[in-house]
Amino acid sequence: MKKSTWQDNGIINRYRDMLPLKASTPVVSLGEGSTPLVYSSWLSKSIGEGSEVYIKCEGLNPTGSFKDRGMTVAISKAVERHVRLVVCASTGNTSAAAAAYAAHAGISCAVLLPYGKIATGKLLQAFLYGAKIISLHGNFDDALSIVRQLSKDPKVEIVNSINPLRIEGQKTAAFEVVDELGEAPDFHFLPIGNAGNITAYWRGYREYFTCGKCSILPKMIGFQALGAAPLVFGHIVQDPDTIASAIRIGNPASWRLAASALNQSHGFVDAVTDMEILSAQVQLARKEGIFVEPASAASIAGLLKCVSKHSELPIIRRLKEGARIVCTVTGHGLKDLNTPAGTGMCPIESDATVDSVRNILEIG
Ligand code: AN7
Repeated sequence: MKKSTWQDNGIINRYRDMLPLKASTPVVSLGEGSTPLVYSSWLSKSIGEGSEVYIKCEGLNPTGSFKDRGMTVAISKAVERHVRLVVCASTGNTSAAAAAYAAHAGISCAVLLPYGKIATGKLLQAFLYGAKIISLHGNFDDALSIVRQLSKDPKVEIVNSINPLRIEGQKTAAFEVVDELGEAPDFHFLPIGNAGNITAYWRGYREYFTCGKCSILPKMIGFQALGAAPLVFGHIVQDPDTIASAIRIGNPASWRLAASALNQSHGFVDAVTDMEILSAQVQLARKEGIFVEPASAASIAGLLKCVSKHSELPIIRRLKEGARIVCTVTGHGLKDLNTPAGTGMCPIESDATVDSVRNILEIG
């Protein structure tokens, strides 16, 4: 008899035949994947007659972001190879996922984080999961460059998305979308930072297309923050800056792969301002009850920007004419409690009497 069954819901057991794992590879899972695909009547109406917009809520993964999909595969393989130490550079979410899965596997984890630029919740996660936290006097790109140099040492396993197993695990999100909708969407919107996730989704859709599980492929539409938009400008950004700290990346590791996903799918990449990101974050919470971190709101901000500012482009006209659209929101809102959207928070104080509360509610 198995010791437990709950972890059987993870992406490895769900999609093992599509992943590069042996039958004997041990499974290190926290029950990731199978995240909600929520129909948004607000966004569907904003787009146009007959269009359907769905939100893939990746913040509902065990550590609160999509990174868990790749991490279950990377850490499972690390355990198979008897690796004792995993290392990553991170803007926060990768470090939380690496630390959690390493803890679950009983191996050590070290994370390199840009000093002072990590959302509190993510830092706390890495700390509580027991990772060695190295706070680097540099940005994410500096941290990744150091990690690349460490990767030559056979005693350590790098679990950034330069490790191909991460992309393999993350592609399962595309499988889930197709399994649920019965077809691939016409458009898929998502935020871009290090550019691994857009690469992973595109691979997932293509693999499902090849096996006949879907008969169309979506156009991939990526959004970067304006202050950290190397793919949009076509050059490295030396000092990337944005309120969306998760995507504060000036030299994405998967740049080439993401560019080919954008080209092959006939999609495009564009940038949104911090104001647009924060506005989308608040609207998504108020209109749909979905609370995401700022970086995640870039996909929603991007969709809203397409409709309001690019509506004459043929690709956007197509989007408004009864298209099926999926937006991935990548991380949970509770990770980043210092977002400016919260500064207007002002609870109404009341005496502890029913009359006082009635008064406030204006129900006499
Ligand atoms: C919430 O954690 O790069 O384009 O080190 O945390 O695949 O990098 C995070 C990236 C989007 C961008 N949304 O995805 C890290 C890290 C959230 C993220 C992205 C990240 P990629």
